[in-house]
Amino acid sequence: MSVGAHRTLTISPSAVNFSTSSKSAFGDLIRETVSNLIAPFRKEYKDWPWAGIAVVSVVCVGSYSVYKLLPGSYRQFYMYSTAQYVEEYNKALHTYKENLFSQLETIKVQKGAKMSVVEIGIGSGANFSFYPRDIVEVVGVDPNREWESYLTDILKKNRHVKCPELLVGNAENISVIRESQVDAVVSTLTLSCVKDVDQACREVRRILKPGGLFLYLENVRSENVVIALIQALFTPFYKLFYGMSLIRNIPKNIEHANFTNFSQQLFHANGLTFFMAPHVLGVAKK
Ligand SMILES: C[S@@+](CC[C@H](N)C(=O)[O-])C[C@H]1O[C@@H](n2cnc3c(N)ncnc32)[C@H](O)[C@@H]1O
Ligand SMILES: *[C@@H]1O[C@H](CO)[C@@H](O)[C@H](O)[C@H]1NC(C)=O
Ligand SMILES: *[C@@H]1O[C@H](CO)[C@@H](O)[C@H](O)[C@H]1NC(C)=O
Ligand SMILES: *[C@@H]1O[C@H](CO)[C@@H](O)[C@H](O)[C@H]1NC(C)=O
Ligand SMILES: CC(=O)N[C@H]1CO[C@H](CO)[C@@H](O)[C@@H]1O
Repeated sequence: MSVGAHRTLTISPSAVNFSTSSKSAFGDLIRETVSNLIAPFRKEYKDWPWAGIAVVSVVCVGSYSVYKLLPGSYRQFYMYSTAQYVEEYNKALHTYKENLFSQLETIKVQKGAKMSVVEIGIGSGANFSFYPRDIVEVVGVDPNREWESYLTDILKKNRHVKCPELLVGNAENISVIRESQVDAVVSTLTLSCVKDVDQACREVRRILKPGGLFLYLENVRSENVVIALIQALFTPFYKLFYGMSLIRNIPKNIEHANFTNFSQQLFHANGLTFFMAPHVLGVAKK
């Protein structure tokens, strides 16, 4: 039963009639004062790209509102942009990813057993095609349950990989996996997303078997101060669109994560924008 439908709105003539004639001298005075006040600034800044600034501001405020007010739609959008980005990213980092995943073949597993791998921040399953043939069982950890449909699709195209489970949760707390259970943990662009990198590393170390490997490929903060500054400026956008920070010193986190041994390589990924290009590729052993 709609109550509003019966309501009629009456606008009294006096309420409408506020313009023209009633424009007071007081209004003119204010306008003039303001105009005088901003005149010097107007001159000074008239060459600024105000239209551009306005557009950027509206886009920022708009996307932030979408992010805050419509978490469901935002998440769809975020997942979509992440899944799209994978294509470009994998193309640029193909050889590095191959190199990284080939490390899995150095792990010895009992005859007939599958190697157990946990991939933190598994997302859309960007890496399935890189896993070695028939020896791997990958358990995904990701706070975003909605990735499941993407994963199901990708698994159909990568029948050599078994992914029996997606654990919905954060890499900082993989409490469902007991200590020393897995042969390897993989992270690509995930340490740059988690809230607490040190805690995530502690969890990775906890679930690894002694001698198990942590393989990571992450974007990092540039060593060049100017680029690092630009990365800092772009980070809010990357947070918004991909959930990622551009300014983490992940090699340092690994150094302090108490792995028995690790080797890592800093490099520039050709084919990515310059503020996304600084990367680390590493293997750490428990
Ligand atoms: C930039 S995407 C990378 C996805 C995929 N690994 C790739 O290489 O394309 C980051 C992923 O980390 C997930 N993520 C965000 N916070 C996380 C956390 N605290 N623990 C684990 N995963 C997280 C996101 O849901 C997303 O799937
Ligand atoms: C980790 O997650 C479990 C349940 O999944 C919860 O009981 C526990 O309190 C969490 N620990 C921390 C430190 O958040
Ligand atoms: C590494 O070990 C030191 C000394 O035991 C400890 O203080 C530190 O918190 C550990 N780092 C991490 C990331 O767990
Ligand atoms: C530590 O890592 C380096 C390089 O990966 C390797 O040459 C060395 O044998 C490793 N040491 C141990 C004790 O695993
Ligand atoms: C989901 C996805 O993009 N998978 C890609 C993984 O990497 C290979 C090799 O670059 C691509 O062919 C897949 O499309």
